[in-house]
Amino acid sequence: MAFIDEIKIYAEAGRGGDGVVRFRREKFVPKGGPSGGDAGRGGDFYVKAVRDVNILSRYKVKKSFIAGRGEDGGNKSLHGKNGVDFVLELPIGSVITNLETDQKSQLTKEGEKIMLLEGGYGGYGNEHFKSSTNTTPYEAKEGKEGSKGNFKIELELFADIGLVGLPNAGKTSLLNSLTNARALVGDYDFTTLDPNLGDFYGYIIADIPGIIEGASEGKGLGVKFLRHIKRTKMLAHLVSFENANMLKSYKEIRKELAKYDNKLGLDKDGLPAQAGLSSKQEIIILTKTDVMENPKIITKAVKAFEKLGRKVFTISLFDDKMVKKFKNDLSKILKKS
Ligand SMILES: Nc1nc2c(ncn2[C@@H]2O[C@H](COP(=O)(O)OP(=O)(O)OP(=O)(O)O)[C@@H](O)[C@H]2O)c(=O)[nH]1
Ligand SMILES: [Mg+2]
Repeated sequence: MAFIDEIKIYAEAGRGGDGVVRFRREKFVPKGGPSGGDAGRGGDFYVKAVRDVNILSRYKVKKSFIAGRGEDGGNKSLHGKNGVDFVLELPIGSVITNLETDQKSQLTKEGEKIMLLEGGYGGYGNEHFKSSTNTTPYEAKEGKEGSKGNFKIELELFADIGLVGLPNAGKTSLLNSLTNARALVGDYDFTTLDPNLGDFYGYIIADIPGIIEGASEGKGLGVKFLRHIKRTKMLAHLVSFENANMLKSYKEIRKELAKYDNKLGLDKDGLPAQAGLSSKQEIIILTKTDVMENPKIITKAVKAFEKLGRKVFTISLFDDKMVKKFKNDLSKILKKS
């Protein structure tokens, strides 16, 4: 099943019930006064954050949601019941945009609930209109429609580490070896078409599709997936020893990250609208050391990358010792971050 990270829905809060016109007709109340009860309110429409990144796929078929209608008022001053609220469960990190008003909200914590649409008021029953001058009112009010709207829901994953790099750098392979993930790996570019997630001792690692030069202009799979690492605390940038010029490959990706940041724009104070990808903490992982026969070249590459002021690691997934050491180092870094 494909990973879904963007959907559109139509939602409606409940309509309020109608107030009613009734008069008391009881044995010992000879002059029965008005007794039409008020109606119930329509149910509100909420979204609620759950820890399930795949839940959006549920809303691929059913895209329209309506909260419960308020109950009409009743005889004997009976107040109608309020309509049942509708609560739409969305993954943590969902950004919800009202397509009519452009108002945005985001679910950031598990269990967080946001009201998007308010139910309509219930109408008053005729008892409500009783006064000294009008003891037998025939007036009652209809319920109000609930508010309604079309919404776009986009998912931004909240991971602890985002893996970035050129296609074939070994991102998915690394994710699989560090975590419980069993994602598809291939010796060709763009094996990963949708983000993969894995759990590393309680930290979430996000593997996204490879980025290439020009991604910010839509080349390759473009930068659509970069929004998934916008919320991650840290980036792990993978560069494979198979690249003829590793530093150049690294810089290409950094350039695309910066371009993506620029596209996010500046706020009214001229500051980046949100902390960009390029300003995130980054570690560098030089992958596939096993393809190099000369260890000196590896040492040289590490030194060159260290000049960038980042922590640099080397790894070959064929070397269990290296993998074990890297796991240790990574968990220390994550605990500190
Ligand atoms: N020799 C060697 N090959 C590796 C190593 N790690 C991964 N590979 C191979 O590199 C190829 C690409 O691996 P992936 O994990 O799919 O690479 P990716 O970065 O996720 O690629 P995209 O999803 O296309 O962006 C696969 O054939 C892997 O088996 C390694 O440590 N050494
Ligand atoms: Mg991959």
